[in-house]
Amino acid sequence: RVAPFSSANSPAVQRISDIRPRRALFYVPGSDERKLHKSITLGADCIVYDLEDSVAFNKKGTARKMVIDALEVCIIVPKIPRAFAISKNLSDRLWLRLGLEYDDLNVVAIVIPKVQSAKDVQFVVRMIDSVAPESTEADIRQFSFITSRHEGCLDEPLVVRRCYANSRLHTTLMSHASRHNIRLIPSIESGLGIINLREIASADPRVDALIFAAEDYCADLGLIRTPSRTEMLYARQAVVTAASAFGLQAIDLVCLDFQNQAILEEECREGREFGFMGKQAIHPNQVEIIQKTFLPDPAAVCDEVTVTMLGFSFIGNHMNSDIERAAKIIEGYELHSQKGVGAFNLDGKMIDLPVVKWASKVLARAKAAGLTISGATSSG
Ligand code: 1VU
Repeated sequence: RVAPFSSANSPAVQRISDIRPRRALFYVPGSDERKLHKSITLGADCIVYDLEDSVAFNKKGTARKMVIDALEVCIIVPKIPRAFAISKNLSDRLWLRLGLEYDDLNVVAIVIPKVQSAKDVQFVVRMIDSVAPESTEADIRQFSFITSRHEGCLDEPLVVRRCYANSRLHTTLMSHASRHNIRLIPSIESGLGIINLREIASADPRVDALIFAAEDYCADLGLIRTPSRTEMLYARQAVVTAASAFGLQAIDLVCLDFQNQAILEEECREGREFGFMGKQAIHPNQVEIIQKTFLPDPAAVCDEVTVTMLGFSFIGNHMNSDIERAAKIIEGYELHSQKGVGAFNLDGKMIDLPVVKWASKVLARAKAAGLTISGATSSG
C-alpha cells in the first residue's frame, strides 16, 4: 500500500502523526491529598499536578512534598498502581497512563505557565540540560506537572529555578528522565505571549503543545468574559494556528463552570471545531465529556465496537462518522493515486490532497486516543 502522505513531509504532518493523547489535561491541586489520590482513577489522558495558581502561597512547600510523594508512588513504586487494577478497563487506562508496561510512553511533560517569549522556554531548557542526563535507560512515566512562578515573588524566573533545582521533585524527575524525553508545554496567558507565539512554538524541539489559558489572558488584557467567548476568538485561533504551523498540539481553555455539562459540551464542540486537540479540565466531571469530544466527531460515539470497513479495522471504545469518512477518503486516495489520479469523487464531493491530509490527521488522532487502527494508516 502507498502510505498516505508519505511524500508530504511537512513537519506538521510528521509531528501530528506522532501525537500523544492529551485530550483532557486534568489539573489537580498539589496541596490536596484526597484529589491527588483520586486523580489517577479518572482515566484522564494527562494529569497536571499543579504547584501554581491552585495552591495557596503558604502551602507551596507542603504541596511540593505532596506532589513528589504522589509521583514517587506512581513512578518509583510500580507495584502500588497495580493495586488499582480493579477492572480490566481501569487497569488498561492506568497501565497506559502510568506507562508501567509501555516503553513508548516514557515521557515527562512540563507545563510552563505564563510564557511570554522564547526566553521563558529556553530558561527551562537550560535548567533541564544542566541537570538531566544525556540519556538514560530508566523508563519514564507520562506525567505533566506545573512549575511555580508565584512563590512569593511574581513572575520571577529564579523562582522557577528554586522550586525545581533545590527540591526532591527535581531529583525525582531528573534522575528518571533523559533531557531528550522531557517534553515542554508552554502556556500562553498574555498579550505578549500571543504576539510572540511563533518564537515560543519554535523555541525548542522539545516543545510539544501550546496551552491557551483564558483567565490570565483576560486579566492581562482587561477583557470582559462573555458567554459567547468572542472576546478570546483571536487569541484562541492564533494559538491553534501557531501550533499547527509548528506541528504542535493546541490545548483549549478551562471551563470554569464545572457543574454545567451543557456549557462544557458547547465549549468542547467549539474548541474541536477551531482545531484544538484537547482541553484543560479542573473537575472529574469534565474528563469524560472532554475526552469523548476530542475524539473526531463526538456525534456518534458508541461503546465497545469492533468495526472492519474498507480494509480498515477499528477496535476500541469509540467509533464515529468522522473516522469512518476519514477511512473512506484514505482508501479512495490510495486506490486513485495508484492509478495516477489526484482528485476524485467520493459520495458526490471532490477529494484531493488537502482533504486527504485532514483525513490522515483524523485517523492519527483516533489512534492516539486509543483506537487500534490497522490498514494503510497504521504507520501514520
Ligand atoms: O468524592 P470525593 O470527596 O472523593 O472527591 C471529590 C473531590 O475531591 C474530587 N475532585 C478532584 N479530584 C482530583 N482532581 C480534581 N481537580 C478534583 N476536583 C474535585 O471529586 C469529588 C467531587 O468534588 P466536588 O464536586 O465536591 O468539588 P470540590 O468542591 O471538591 O472541588 C471543586 C474545585 C473546583 C475546587 C476542584 O475541582 C479543583 O480544585 N479543581 C482544580 C483547580 C486547579 O487545579 N486550578 C488550577 C488550574 S486551572 C486554571 O488555572 C485556570 C483558571
